[in-house]
Amino acid sequence: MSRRRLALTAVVAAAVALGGLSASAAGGSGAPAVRAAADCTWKHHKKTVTVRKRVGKKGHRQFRKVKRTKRWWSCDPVSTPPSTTLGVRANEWHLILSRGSVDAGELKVQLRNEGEDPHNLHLELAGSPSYSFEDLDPGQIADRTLPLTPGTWKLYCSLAGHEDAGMRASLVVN
Ligand SMILES: [Cu+2]
Repeated sequence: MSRRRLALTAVVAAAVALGGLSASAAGGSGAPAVRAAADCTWKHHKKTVTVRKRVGKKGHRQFRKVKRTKRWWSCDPVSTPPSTTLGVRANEWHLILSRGSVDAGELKVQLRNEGEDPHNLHLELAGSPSYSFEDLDPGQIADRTLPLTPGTWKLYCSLAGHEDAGMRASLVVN
């Protein structure tokens, strides 16, 4: 066996050993055993590729096209859209929020009076400026963009007796 032949054999042997290792580490069909600490979702990819395989003896080299299936995993970051809108429905006697928590910053708040009496909306958090919507007649809708700071905001209707009747809610701003 020539020196070159020997070296080639060693490379092939190493490749086989590596292949065996990675196959057992992948554990067949499941996601890779070693997961990244970051928030991401594992996705399996499969692609059919054409590779050129060398056939024939030296001096009579030929290439044959062979289809191979390439498989790999990728970890795609989980993207959560920011919560920058809030719908508030007012009726007798509730304030119904479209979501219980939002992200801090500019928040588009839409107040809808779905009741039969006038209603308004006040937003308060200790140590922060308060915001308010004017009285809306039944069926009216009003929009405001408010810079809300983190904390648990108190939302209520300030018309006499309305808050005590149930027109209040909490909004967590993260
Ligand atoms: Cu009210």
